[in-house]
Amino acid sequence: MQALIFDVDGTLADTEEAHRAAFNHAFATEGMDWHWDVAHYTRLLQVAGGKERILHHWRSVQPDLTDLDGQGVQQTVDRLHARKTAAYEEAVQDGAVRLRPGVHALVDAAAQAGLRLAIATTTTPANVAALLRHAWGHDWRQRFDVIEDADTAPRKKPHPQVYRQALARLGLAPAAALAFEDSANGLRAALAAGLATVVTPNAYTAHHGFEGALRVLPDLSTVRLADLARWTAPQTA
Ligand code: XBP
Ligand code: MG
Repeated sequence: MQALIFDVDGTLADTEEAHRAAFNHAFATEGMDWHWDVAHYTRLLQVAGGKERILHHWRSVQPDLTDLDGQGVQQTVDRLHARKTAAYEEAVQDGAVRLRPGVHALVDAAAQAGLRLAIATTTTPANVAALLRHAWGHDWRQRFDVIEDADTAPRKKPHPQVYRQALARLGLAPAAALAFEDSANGLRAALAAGLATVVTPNAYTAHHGFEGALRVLPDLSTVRLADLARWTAPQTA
């Protein structure tokens, strides 16, 4: 095992409540009469990607939404999402989100042991930077060799693009890396890229199916590097 590849939202940190509040803030300030409560957002999280999620909701509340030729709808989706991202970044910078238990220690232990660290997320680079800067300080970028995000990998989970690109940039075969996820979409994306995957569900994803996961754990607080090496070691006959 030469690298650990981390999903961001729900895995590194329980961010979805802050995302949900930012979406609702954007809708209110842009005059859309939408409000996503926890139950609705839990369902909407089946759609990876904030822009895709807004469009999915808009189509569900306004089925005759047809002028997808780009201008009206896409422009509005982009504007809503930009407003949401700004609100989310501000919330993270103000400390609204903390890393999940065990994450900081495991990432630092992996770096100390010479493993390479990567990010594979469907969120925006601005959101990744806000969270990682808050957690690892201004030189957070030194900690992670490779970052694949919504900009570099536009095809969202469960499509494996973000993981395939992370492996390509690491120059590693899937067997040399381990993925960490929180959701069924994320697990499917990692498995499709050939990656063994440790899943740490959260309140938004506890009801998902995690068939094929290497381990499903409440969090990473009890996980040591030696455990990961043991779990991924080739099975002796
Ligand atoms: C989870 C997502 C993201 C976030 C919202 O990403 O699907 O869409 O919910 O962030 P991850 P954006 O792959 O890290 O679990 O609005 O920037 O998409
Ligand atoms: Mg996630």
